[in-house]
Amino acid sequence: MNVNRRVQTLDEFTIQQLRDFPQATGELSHLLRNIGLAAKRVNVEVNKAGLVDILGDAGTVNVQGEEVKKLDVYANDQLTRVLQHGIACAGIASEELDDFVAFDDAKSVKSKYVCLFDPLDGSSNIDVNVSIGTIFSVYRRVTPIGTVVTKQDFLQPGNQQVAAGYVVYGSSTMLVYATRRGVNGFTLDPSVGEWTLSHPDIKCPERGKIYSVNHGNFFQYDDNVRKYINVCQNKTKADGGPYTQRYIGSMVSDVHRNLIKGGIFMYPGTTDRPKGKLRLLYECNPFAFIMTVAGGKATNGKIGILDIEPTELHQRTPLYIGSKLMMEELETYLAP
Ligand code: P6P
Repeated sequence: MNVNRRVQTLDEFTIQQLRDFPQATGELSHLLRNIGLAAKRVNVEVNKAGLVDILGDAGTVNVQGEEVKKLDVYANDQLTRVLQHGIACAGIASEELDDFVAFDDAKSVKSKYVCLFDPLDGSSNIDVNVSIGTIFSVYRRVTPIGTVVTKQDFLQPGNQQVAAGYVVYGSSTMLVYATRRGVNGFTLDPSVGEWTLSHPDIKCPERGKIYSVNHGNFFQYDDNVRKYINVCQNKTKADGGPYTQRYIGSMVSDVHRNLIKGGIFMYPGTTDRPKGKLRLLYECNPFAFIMTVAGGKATNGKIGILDIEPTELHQRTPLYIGSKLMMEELETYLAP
């Protein structure tokens, strides 16, 4: 192993970004580092999740006499706490909370960002050791600095995001985030507890051979969606195939794999759920921002995900996201 290998940590990377953009105030970098800190704490508990019997199930008291929380509640608390005690975030909205939380202390009301997150997506997979993730989205607030944030600060279209990212707690733990300047991936080095730049300037391949969809819902999809899925199943070498179907059932893992290798992920509307299952503000918008910056595309089947004007915090949307050329082929099937 090259002991002199020079890896940049998340702190060094965000400080370098500051040096490159002197007009930046450093608040966004501070917010991203806060999320990185919360994710490291969540990672510790996620890695122990298989030891629930020792740690005690949620609602019990563990050997240290501490109340054991469900992991997604724990993750929500960690993210909320670091952001509330920081200097950059004026409020949060979370998949775990019915309404947004305004940080109304004297310091937080002067912060210029709000953050929305799904603290632990796919948590139903924890007890079978399938990768899960944290997804987050950052906006500049639209209400005046110095006032308490309102719902208006959270109901912004995805094209107003200033940053978005996710953490995938998998075979290794990665933090991937995008600003308009690019998408960068950091792998947690547990030996020193640092996020280290392992995937600089991520670009999604224009084409891939992976399509991801829950085939169990096949007969609930629109005809056009079924037609496209059949096209994926019949691709040959001559037309860029054959494709392989990969579906983990954990959005962060499925979309992360397709971002890196190229591919398309679909969660269409169904007859049971015409709006689909995935949430616009803290699942689809962050991934749509990341994928777009990386050169891919994301739509609800009619318009770009980032152009949807939100009306509710927890609204759902169908999602089609992935490699540019694969998305363009899909759109020819979805066009009205
Ligand atoms: P289905 C996990 O519960 C989740 O919210 C996403 O992470 C994942 O992509 C989706 O649901 C899987 O849903 O209906 O295919 O099991």
